[in-house]
Amino acid sequence: MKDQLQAIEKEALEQIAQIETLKDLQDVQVTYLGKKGSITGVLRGMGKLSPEERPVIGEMANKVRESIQTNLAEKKEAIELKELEIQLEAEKIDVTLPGRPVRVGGTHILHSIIEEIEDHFIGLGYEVKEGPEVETDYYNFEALNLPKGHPARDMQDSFYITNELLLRTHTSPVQARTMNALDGEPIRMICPGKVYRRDSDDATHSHQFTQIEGLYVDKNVRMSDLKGTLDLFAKKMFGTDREIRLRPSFFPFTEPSVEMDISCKVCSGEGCSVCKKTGWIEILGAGMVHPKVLEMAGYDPKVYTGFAFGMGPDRIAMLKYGVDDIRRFYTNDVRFLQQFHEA
Ligand code: FA5
Repeated sequence: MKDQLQAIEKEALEQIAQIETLKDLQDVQVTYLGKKGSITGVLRGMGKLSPEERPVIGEMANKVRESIQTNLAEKKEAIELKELEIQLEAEKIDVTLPGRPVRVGGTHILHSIIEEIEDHFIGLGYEVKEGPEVETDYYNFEALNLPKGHPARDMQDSFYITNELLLRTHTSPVQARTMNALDGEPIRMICPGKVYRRDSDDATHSHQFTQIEGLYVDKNVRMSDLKGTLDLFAKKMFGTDREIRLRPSFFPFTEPSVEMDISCKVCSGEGCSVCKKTGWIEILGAGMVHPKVLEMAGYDPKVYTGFAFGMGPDRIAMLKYGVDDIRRFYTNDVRFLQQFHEA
């Protein structure tokens, strides 16, 4: 039996030395140490031994078992270490490789222009207000002295949702909304936002564009205050060397009414498709708030006067940066939009 045990140990250790996978290790373990394994087989036969031989063979069998167990454990550790090394090698990352650049977006140029205009007017003590883009017929027209059937409604054809609801055609309804909410108190506010018209798209017209409304109501507000405010704004936006002109105009909600033009930067006043060969581009409408509009909003026109203006930031951006077509702001060509972030 001694010889048998020695042979088992020799054979087992030789096999363990050749094992390369955990699966083979498991098989060898079962072959020698399992319930039906070689060592167990030897121990079972111990009953046939004499009482003197039994402890000697028992001790030897235990030593052989321990030896096999130790060798298996060492082999297991070695295989696991090797597998870990292979895995680490396969999953190796080069931390010194340069990263993939993340494309960073930026503020749309129209948004930047609106913020610049807001900053200017906030500096003059104006508050920034907001109003709904889906507007009622009352605020978009009636509260601005444009009753149903008024011919001036044709100047601003809209997209209607119902007979009484439409996409606002200008930011002027926010004038009426602000006056109604403030109930007779002095006002100095601007309101930027999107507006919509059934205009045919061309180089200077878009069916969706932006406007900034301005409203100043107090005692003793005069036309000269409006002129000074617009003049200061034009100088701030376009520089002192660009010419401006005010033309008499008509809006049912202001009296008198004006329109302000800026000399065309694209052609330096010579005439091009942007200025329709006139050398000028209209950027805003303005005037003294009509007494009827004040009255409808609860202000006594004998005590209060005011001026209002509505400007088009799209056209202002075109003039400031020499953009030849308003549609470029809305067609999302990244090459066009990116240039405003490179400076
Ligand atoms: C109005 O919308 C008036 N609500 C402005 C106003 C406010 C007058 C307060 C008096 C008092 P108008 O339709 O002219 O006015 O438009 C004002 C500005 O919006 C224009 O000067 C122009 O810069 C811009 N604009 C008008 N239509 C378009 C369009 N289709 N595409 C791009 N910009 C436009």
